[in-house]
Amino acid sequence: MKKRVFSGVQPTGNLHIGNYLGALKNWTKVQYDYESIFCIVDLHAITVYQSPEELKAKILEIAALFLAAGIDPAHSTVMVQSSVAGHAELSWLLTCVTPVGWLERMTQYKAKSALQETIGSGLMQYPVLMAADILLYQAGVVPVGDDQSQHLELTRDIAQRFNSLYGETFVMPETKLPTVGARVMGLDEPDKKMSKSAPGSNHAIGILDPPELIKKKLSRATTDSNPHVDFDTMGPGVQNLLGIYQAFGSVSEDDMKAKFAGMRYGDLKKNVTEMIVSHLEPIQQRYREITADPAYLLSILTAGRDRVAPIAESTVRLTKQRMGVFTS
Ligand code: AQP
Repeated sequence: MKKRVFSGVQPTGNLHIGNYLGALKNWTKVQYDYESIFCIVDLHAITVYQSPEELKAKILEIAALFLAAGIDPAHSTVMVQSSVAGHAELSWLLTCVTPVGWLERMTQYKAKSALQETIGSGLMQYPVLMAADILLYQAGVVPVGDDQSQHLELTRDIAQRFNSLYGETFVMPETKLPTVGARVMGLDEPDKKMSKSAPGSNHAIGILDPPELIKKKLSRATTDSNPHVDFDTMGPGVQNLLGIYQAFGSVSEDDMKAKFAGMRYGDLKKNVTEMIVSHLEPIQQRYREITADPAYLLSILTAGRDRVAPIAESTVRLTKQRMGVFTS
């Protein structure tokens, strides 16, 4: 039997090339090797306040982007987290076996809670909900960007703790990072990962950004004081631009060196712009076609929910039985 893959994206902000290279592109590559489930994780999004109207629209936008990026709904499941009750239900059952200290150690929690005046308990429980998403489908493989590695480790810790307390129940998921593009950095601050919620207008390149805007953002990207590319002394900004080129083009290390060593930064940026635009333009075209037919999109999400709901129900039932809580 094929292993199962699960991964998700929050319907918040504008999806950027970090999300694409760290997650979506990898999904399209691995989808046929596994039984694949790709999820719009709206219950994660509400761990910080979202405008209800914007959230509703964002869910459909992200679903369309999954398909436009190359997720094949005839083979892979595309679904919305809140449409399957098991995510929230399993999350509570797993909360009861998760020590608070494990959650307080999460770097994403520390970073995000520092930005909030009042820290919602949902923000702290975020990694338990993520563990529930994965364990609910007994997923063996989780393709994510590097920023999610710590949450995946926690998922395995929670699964192990549950299995040792109540008996073998959950499949142990493995983290699958892309070989390049696992951590795309901000164009303006190359020491920070590219993030949807970062404030700067030159921080991230959106998957839906038009070519002119991509060109403008790249022309302003931080480099360093060298006049041209020097692979021995380059700073993180130049390294990031080269990494983006390499990840989009699937270019080898040797070919990168042969092409870019000694190149002036203006020409480097021109090459990176062309590479990004040539990849994003067809995705943007498909996105326009898909969003022109909202009924089609909704039918994919409904079919996705119906396909995976029985798996979720069976895991929740087993988990409840193991714990001794009531099952009818
Ligand atoms: N900079 C990145 N490089 C590579 N992969 C990344 N991912 C996110 N940023 C990068 C991967 O994208 C997937 C979906 O991410 P998410 O929407 O669930 O949440 P996130 O990781 O919190 O995304 P952002 O962009 O940083 O949003 P905010 O600013 O809201 O926190 C995941 O697989 C993630 O690894």
